[in-house]
Parts: sequence; structure tokens; C-alpha cells
Amino acid sequence: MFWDKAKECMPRADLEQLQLERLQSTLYRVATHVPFYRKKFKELAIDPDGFSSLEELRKLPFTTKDDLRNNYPYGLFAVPLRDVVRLHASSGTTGMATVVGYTRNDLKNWSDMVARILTATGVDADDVVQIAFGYGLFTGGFGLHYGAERVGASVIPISSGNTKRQIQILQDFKTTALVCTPSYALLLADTMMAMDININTLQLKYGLFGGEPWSEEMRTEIKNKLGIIATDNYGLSEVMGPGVAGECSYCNGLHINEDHFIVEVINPDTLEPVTPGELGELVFTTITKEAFPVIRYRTRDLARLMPEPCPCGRTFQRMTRVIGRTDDMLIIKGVNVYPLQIESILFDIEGTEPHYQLIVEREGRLDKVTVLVEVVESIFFDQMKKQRQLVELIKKRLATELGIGVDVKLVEEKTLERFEGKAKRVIDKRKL
Ligand code: DLL
Repeated sequence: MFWDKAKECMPRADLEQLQLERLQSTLYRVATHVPFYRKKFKELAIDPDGFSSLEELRKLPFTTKDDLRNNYPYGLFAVPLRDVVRLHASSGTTGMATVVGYTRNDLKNWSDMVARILTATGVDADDVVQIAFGYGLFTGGFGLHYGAERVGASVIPISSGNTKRQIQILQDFKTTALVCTPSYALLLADTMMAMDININTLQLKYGLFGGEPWSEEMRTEIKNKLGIIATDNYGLSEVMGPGVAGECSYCNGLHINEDHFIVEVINPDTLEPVTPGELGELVFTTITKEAFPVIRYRTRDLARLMPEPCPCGRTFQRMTRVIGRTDDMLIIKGVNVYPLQIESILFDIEGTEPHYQLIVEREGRLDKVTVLVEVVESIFFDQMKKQRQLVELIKKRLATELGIGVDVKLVEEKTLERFEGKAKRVIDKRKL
């Protein structure tokens, strides 16, 4: 199903022409209204009017989270506040929040983009959509909300938290589509199992998950436990919020809304583009946003582009799931490791629960990682010998697949913290 087939299936040549035109007007907009970009363009001798091909994008400066922070709160807005009708903020993991704004037209485009990803999953006007993302400064709740209303679905703005109430509403309101973080979906599923609720009595058909990294194994687990189609949805406040990219029902990569964003993938060390299909940092340029346009925004998110066409017919390029962030990459004995790799391996091992936490400490120049893994009760209370065998097995699997040794500790079921929003898997004890 398509929300806007003419756009989503546009021939690439037409799309590129549209991108160029929209980029030209964005450059004009920022050079005229945002002193930060005007200054940067001047320093780099960039003439925004002389921009005649998409390849020239590479000449433009990057924008980073620090640039946003340095211009807190409204310094990068390209319209006066009287034209801004919504503000959101991203707290990030550290430091000062960054503020983002939307004009009425930005909100219309945003809800259209979210409507596309909901439709691509299968959601339509007959669906009842339970939005269990936080409403507030976080873009997740409101972003999905407006998109779901745009589709014409019946929207339940329950927001995050209060798991028992979520479950009651899932049952009573006959929810057909659940929208939340993947870790919260799993928590809901596990709580329902503990309450002996038969999943077949629910009307759930779809789950749209996002806001945090998750593995393919976690998808399978959620699909099996809830009996639904589960799609991955990606976005970030600085670029817009949810709706930047989302999966179609083939569940094999996320289509990027390329008529609104130009995507690049760069090597985060050299800042040069990677060869197509190679892993690197996602960089987005917004080309329709009025209030808060960003040029070559460095996301810190690592993914690959999938240039080959998708069987669904959409011509928008896909990206793979985000496998991690440049800033949550751990260097253990010189090897780059992402928490998600560890998650995939744990899912494979019988007796371990899909709940884990990584404790990172620094020994000398290298990171030392201890993986805390929840194990089912029967194993936890089993003989020491069996526990030791399991620890050895996990260590061995991690060592073979990651190429390094890490410490493993088994913990009792339900002892690690659960999250209603984004899960925090890494406890960083390094004093850097
Ligand atoms: O998390 C927007 C969003 C809300 C997307 C709901 C999808 C669904 P921020 O709070 O600004 O915005 O956080 C953005 O979260 O840079 C990624 O690191 C991470 N992230 C978001 N979606 C995914 C995903 C929202 N599907 C940051 N997979 C991004 C992996 C994701 N990471």
C-alpha cells in the first residue's frame, strides 16, 4: 500500500532533479536567514546561487550537534518565531538540549512522511493505533500521532509507561497497531505472557517500532510473541523526528523519504563518502524544511545504503537498520564492537533472556566490557557447573563472532532495569 505513490515511486532521474531544485532553494533560505550558514559559506567561498548539481553537495560544510548546541536555542532557525507553530527538543545522552522548530507547512510535510511509513507497514483508516511513545518534547509521540491521524486511523494517544494500563487498552480498545520502542514492545509482550493473556484474543496486526537500535533477532522475538508484522522506523529530531525512513511490508531496509532529505554515508574518520553499500555515518540535508533546515547534518548513526531496488516498487533508496552510533562504539582490545552485535549473539543462545547490559570500564587505554545476561530461573538456580558451562558458551560465542574476549556474568531473571522509552544498554563507568 502507498500513501503517495506518484512521489514514492518517482523515476530516479525526476527525483534527482527535484532534489536539486529543493536543495537550491534551501541553500538560498539558509544563506539569507541563518547567520551561521552565511558565515560558513563565506569562509568556504560557496556561492549558494551557483549550485548546479547534486555532486556539489560535497563542497558544503557539515553541521554537527555542537553547532546546534552553540546556537541554542533558536540561532539556527530560518524563520521568525511567529512562523513557528511547534517546538521540540532532543536531550541527547549528554549535555544541553537542542531545540527544533516547525512551521505549519513543516508539520504538514512531517505528517505526510509519517503517513507514508504507516501505510507502507499496512496501517489504514480502519486501524486503531496505540501510540506508546512519549508525548512531549520528544518527537516520537506527536510525530507518529499526526501521521496516524493523517492516515485516518483511530489514534489512542496513551503515551509511554503504565504497562498494565497499556495492556488493558490493547485489549479493550481492540488496538490493531502498536507504536513504541522495540524494547518496550518486548516488555509488553512479556508482561502479557506473565499475566496469562492469550495473544490470539488481541486484534493486534502491526507494530511500528523505532527510536533505538534493535537486532533482527529481536524483531523475530517480538513477531513471534505478539503475532504481528513488525517494521523498523528511523528518524531524529535534528532532521525532523520519526518519518525520516521506514520499512515497507518486505521488512528489509528502511526507505528514506528522499524527496525531503538528501542522504550521504561518510567515513566518520576521513569524512569522505564511503563506496556505495559500505558501512558509515549517515549524513542528512533537509530540502523542504522551512523553520529548521540543516545542511549535511552528521547523525553519528552507522548504517549502510542499499542501492538495489526494492520489490515493493518504491524508488526511494533504502538504508539498513542502524547498527549503532559512532559514540556507542566500544573499542575492546583494539576491536570495534557495537552493543547490537552482542544482542544478536545472545538471542541465539538457549536459556538466555533477551535482556542484557554492558558495563564498560577502562583498563589502561582499552575498554573492558562485562556483559550482564539475564538467564531463565531454572538455569540461575541450577548447579554451579551448568552455570559455568553457560558462561563459557556465551564467552566462546562472543569471542568467535566479535574476535575478542569479554567477561560474562549471569543475573537472575527480571533483575536488569526495563525501559518504557529508549533502552539504555551500556553503563559507562569510564571517566574519560
Ligand atoms: O528517536 C525519533 C524517532 C522516534 C524515530 C520514534 C523513530 C521512532 P531522537 O530522540 O532525536 O529522535 O533520537 C534520535 O535515536 O540518531 C538514532 O541514534 C536513534 N534511533 C532512532 N530511530 C532508530 C532506529 C527519535 N529505528 C536517535 N534504529 C537517532 C536505531 C534509532 N536507532
